Amino acid sequence: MKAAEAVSSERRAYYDRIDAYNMAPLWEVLHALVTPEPVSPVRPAIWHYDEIRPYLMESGRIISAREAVRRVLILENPGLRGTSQVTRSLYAGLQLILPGEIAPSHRHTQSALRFVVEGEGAYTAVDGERTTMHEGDFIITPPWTWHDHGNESDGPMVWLDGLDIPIVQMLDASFAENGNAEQQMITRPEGDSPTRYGHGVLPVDWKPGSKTSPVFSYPYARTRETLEHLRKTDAPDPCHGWKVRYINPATGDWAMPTMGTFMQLLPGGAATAPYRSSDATVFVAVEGEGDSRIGDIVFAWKKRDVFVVPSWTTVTHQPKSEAVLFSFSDRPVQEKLGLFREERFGK
Ligand code: 1HN
Repeated sequence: MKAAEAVSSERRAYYDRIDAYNMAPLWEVLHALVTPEPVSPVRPAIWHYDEIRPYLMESGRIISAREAVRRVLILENPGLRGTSQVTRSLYAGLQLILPGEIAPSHRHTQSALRFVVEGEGAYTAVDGERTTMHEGDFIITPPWTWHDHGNESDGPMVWLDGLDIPIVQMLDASFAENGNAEQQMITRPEGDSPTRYGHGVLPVDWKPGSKTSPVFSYPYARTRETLEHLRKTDAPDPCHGWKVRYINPATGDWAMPTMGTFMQLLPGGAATAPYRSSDATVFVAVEGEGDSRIGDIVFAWKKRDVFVVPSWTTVTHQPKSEAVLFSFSDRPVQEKLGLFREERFGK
């Protein structure tokens, strides 16, 4: 027997003996645990709304919102099948609520964002206040707040749910309970929190009661107005076009503690300069159409399509003409932990 093999079998036997004590040798796995750059099973992926919408509508014939509690088709990353994850830290799904339906009240420690994809006029109720949903609106359900949804409009309503489920799972910090009634009590008029907290003033002695923005609805019309204003007054960023982040107006911090949310207007014509960052990101096309090169793969997208850019994977966007993208990621977590990195190429 050669010396190297002898060492190897000696080590193997040693590993077997320490295994009985729930121990393992770091030196066999160190290189895989501590990589020079992110190494991720997350794959670039796209869901074309035209293709998946029929299946979503079919779910409406298969189960009621009441029975399902939440009638959602989970968007699972193809590299993470069976995990309910769209990236390693984020969950995403498309939720359907039909006219007359109610998704019953519950609460949980996971934070949720809703990004309205199709339809007008259904509502979500959060903490005693209803908000009516319109396409392109970004709406927050903070941790441990009662929430239920209803559709009193005459068409189907679809939104993208983004939750920090994998983060809460990793921390084993999931708590949840169902409400006593299907719908929570409404204690404040619609528009209360945007008017109270979102107009550049705050009630004088108000102190934040949570780490989430007190404004839980960010209507698309206002975000779009800001982007249009930036377009008229500023040169576009080479990597991002004109891009804004949603904030908690009481702190200037991200609107949600675990998920960063963004909206960007891409100028027509040229592709954006290549960019990569350590936060795997989920995009939703809101207006327009185009191509995005994610690593080596080019995805063609249009309004309502959802696509994923994995961590540290270079992306460029090439819209056919002006286009708008919503996106979300775990960037607030990475920033708070001192982990966030980004790299711009060329410009
Ligand atoms: C949830 O509460 C909602 O309230 C949607 O609409 C999706 C996925 C997992 C766990 C809770 C909602 C969810 C969820």
